[in-house]
Amino acid sequence: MNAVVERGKHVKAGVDRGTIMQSAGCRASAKTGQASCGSQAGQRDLPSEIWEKVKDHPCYSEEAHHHYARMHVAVAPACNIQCNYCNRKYDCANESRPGVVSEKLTPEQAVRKVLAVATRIPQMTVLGIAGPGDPLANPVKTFKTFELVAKAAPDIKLCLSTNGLALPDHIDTIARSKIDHVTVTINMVDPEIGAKIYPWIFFNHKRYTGIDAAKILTDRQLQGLEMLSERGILCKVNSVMIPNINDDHLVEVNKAVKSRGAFLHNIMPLISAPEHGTVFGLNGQRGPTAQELKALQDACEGEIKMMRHCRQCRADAVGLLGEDRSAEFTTDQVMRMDVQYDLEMREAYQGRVEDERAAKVAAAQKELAEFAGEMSAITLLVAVATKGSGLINEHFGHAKEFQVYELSTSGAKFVGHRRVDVYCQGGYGEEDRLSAIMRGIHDCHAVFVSKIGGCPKSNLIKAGIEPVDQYAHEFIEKSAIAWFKSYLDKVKRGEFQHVRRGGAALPQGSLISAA
Ligand code: CLF
Ligand code: SF4
Repeated sequence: MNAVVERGKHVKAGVDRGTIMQSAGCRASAKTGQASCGSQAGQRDLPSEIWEKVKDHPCYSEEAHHHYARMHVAVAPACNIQCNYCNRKYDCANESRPGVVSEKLTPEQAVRKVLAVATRIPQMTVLGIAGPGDPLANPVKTFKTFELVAKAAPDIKLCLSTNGLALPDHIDTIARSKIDHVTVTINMVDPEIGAKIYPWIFFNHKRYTGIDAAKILTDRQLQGLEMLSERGILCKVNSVMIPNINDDHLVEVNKAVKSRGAFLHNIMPLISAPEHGTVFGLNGQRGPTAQELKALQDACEGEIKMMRHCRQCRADAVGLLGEDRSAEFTTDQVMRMDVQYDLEMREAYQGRVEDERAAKVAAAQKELAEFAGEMSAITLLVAVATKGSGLINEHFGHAKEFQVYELSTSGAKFVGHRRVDVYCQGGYGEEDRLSAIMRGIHDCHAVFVSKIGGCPKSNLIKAGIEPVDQYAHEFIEKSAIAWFKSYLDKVKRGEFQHVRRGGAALPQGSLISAA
């Protein structure tokens, strides 16, 4: 942590230091209570031109998401298809959790907002347009916004997310606009399955329904994906996992998108609740459990990287994945802000981030080197409370989510996150919330925190989850590997037997963040 705090000292006044400052003490009452995208090490093995594109993109690189932020601007309200998991009153569920966008923006308002965020959050490296409708159903506003941002803030990467229906019509414009990253949401390659997900599409001035609609959609999506790959534009495919509709089928989708050059596949859980007013929400269609999601992601893990750190963010999200700072950047606030886009300051800040990342990777590798030659069949999960920078720097009682790592003698691999309601209520802990948190991380052997109160500590121990605070403010992966080494030593010495833990019981929506 010291290096991190040191870095914070050099940051200009007015610039966000949220992720690099030590937090205040816990007020919870003891009485009451080579990284690859989507996985770990290996990213630096990528061809240099690909590495340059992903190294600071928080969605395309799991490692980067601890350090770099993205923002979305809601300039695209219309959509050209209907998904059964979307309600027009809500954000695009392809890229956002359901919830209204606070404000829709014009391209001019959007560029002002981008500059304001770039000034305050120098680790914001990516601008995405992801709704609230489909960006390519609003091509004029979408491309105008990208054009303005490219001129005003040339260091910011441009990112687009689409349902793919209109994609083949816009490939040349995308390439000309220097949009390096495109996400296509592909939920099926079989129109019969598609008909259960999409009631209609609007294409070439005509409405299509059922299997006809799904056939056109899948053809256009796959064609668009191929065209992007041919032009060297990095493509991510998002798929929404809908149990009993497309869950098994997503293995086929994985193969189809891999063969058409997709770089990364992000299988996300369906978010479905009656109050969203969606077809799936109203007919009781459930989302997958954490275990079902992980099993499918594991089954698809192959040559194409699987993204496991998606937070299904809002179409106006701002900040690190897993946090939402959009409320700090309303149009009114942005208009009042002193906006000074300072490329030099941003580069200097990001240079310090890179130093910290290098130190983190080196520390994990050093720790892992001690495992050299050691083999064990034991793998287990641990939960980590963090607010960014790859550090164990969050109190148990303040955590809004726990990141989950799978530990083995190969190292520590990020495999997901669990959103929770904050336990500490400013002076006391909420017992129901503690129970929910423990159910949510029930499949983990330990929880790493910077600090924890006596009550949650003893409850966790009773539940067989070891609270670990000895690595406070240290790097996550290095610490997890060190802890795992000592765990294996204890097993070897016969101090206890390793037992597999049962699945976590997750309430609907807990796989996603509050962002
Ligand atoms: Fe936005 Fe999407 Fe670009 Fe990222 S989000 S347009 S690729 S900058 Fe990221 Fe958010 Fe998941 Fe999307 S975590 S919902 S994958
Ligand atoms: Fe909703 Fe996005 Fe589907 Fe359009 S593409 S219906 S905005 S989820």
